[in-house]
Amino acid sequence: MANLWGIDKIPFVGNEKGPKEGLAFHYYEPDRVVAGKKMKDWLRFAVAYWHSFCNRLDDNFGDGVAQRPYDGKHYANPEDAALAKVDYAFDFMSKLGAEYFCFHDRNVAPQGDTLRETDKNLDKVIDKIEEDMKATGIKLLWNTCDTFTDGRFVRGASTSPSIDIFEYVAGQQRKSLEIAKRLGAENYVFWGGREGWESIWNTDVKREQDHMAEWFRMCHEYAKEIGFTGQFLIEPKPQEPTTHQYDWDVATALNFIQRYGLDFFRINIEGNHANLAHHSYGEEVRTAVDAGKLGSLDANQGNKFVGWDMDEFPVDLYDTTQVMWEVMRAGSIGPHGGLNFDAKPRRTSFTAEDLFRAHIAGMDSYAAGLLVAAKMHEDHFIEDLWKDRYQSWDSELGKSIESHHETLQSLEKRVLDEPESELMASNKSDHLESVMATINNYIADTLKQN
Ligand code: XLS
Ligand code: NI
Ligand code: NI
Repeated sequence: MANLWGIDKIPFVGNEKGPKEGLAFHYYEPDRVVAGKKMKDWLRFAVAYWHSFCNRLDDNFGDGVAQRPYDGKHYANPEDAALAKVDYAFDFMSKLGAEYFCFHDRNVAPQGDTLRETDKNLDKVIDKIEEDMKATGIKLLWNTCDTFTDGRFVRGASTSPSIDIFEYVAGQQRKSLEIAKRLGAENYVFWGGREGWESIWNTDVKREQDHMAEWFRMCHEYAKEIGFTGQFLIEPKPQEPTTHQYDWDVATALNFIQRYGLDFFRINIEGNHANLAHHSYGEEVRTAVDAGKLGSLDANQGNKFVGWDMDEFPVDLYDTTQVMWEVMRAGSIGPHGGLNFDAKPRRTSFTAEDLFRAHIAGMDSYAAGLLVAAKMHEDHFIEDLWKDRYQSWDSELGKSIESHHETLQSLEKRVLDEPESELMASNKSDHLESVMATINNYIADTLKQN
């Protein structure tokens, strides 16, 4: 492929050249084996088409400032521009060494006057995407259906009070699943951006949720019909754009899945969404892993001081370490998941080169997190800490309780005459400050040695 970005393939330089080498990886060494698996296979990085190639870095108070190599080029029509952008996208991903990408139907092709026309536009771009996937070997981590940008979705899509919208979105969704099958998507994501309420006074929550569940059932039926076997994923987010989204966080989405018997779903967890729901990214991943429901990850981070979806590139090593520690505990990011950079550079990082730098920062931060997490697992640091913390449960009595052989009365009998003052116990895992300091040491020591 032509060198459209005028940038060479991003090399791994390690720390030999010091910490300041910009357009290079310091930790991400794709083929390096860590805990039995190549780094690239632990991390499975994906580029988000909408942020990386469509976002102009505008905000509520300012216009788009992004400088991209396709700017200022003159194409005969929007379809040609869309086709050209595909080549830029694949050149970018090849240079970066990201093996996966993700997209929404409406990011890649312009809308027509009817759904039929829109689908036709989409088909042309999908042909091109398929061609470039073959040429570069880059794969589709997931695609999704944009059922939130267009004005028709102001009141939601599958949860819209208008049946006309439900009907429309069925057509749009069918096409999107057909594309998933055609491009061999490894997963398929549902993010219910406008599935929620502005106020419960005007909203029949139960009826809307029933519709959403019915929707998911139809999607799964159709996938089975066409032989699409990609993993279905729900991506939780508590709010923005709506006041309250139905898939508030991982626990809420798990409850929804269970309540409606939609067991074919797993979860796609986004860092910033976790933060908006007052969780750390690691906490959300823990909830999904413990339920056997981790599907994939949208890698980004929020800003502590700002209460909305900032979609920052992830650079917080505590977060990346915690997330990768959970991933290693689970064995992988779900059966087919990856790390999708649902992130955009800050507005001051508007040059094309900055777009590479931002992705490099995110990839290196996750590679570093993987290395630290691998060292922690190798030492059984947290495993031993848990063992120590719950050791009293490894007793005969613990086994008896855990296997449902005790009652309130049987336990009461044992404690009635115990001196109350002896009941406060502590062990070293409760020295939380020292645990956190040890984690600091793990980060510092591991990265120094790499
Ligand atoms: C928005 C979401 C969105 C999904 C895909 O906040 O993160 O980008 O990942 O529709
Ligand atoms: Ni998001
Ligand atoms: Ni996302």
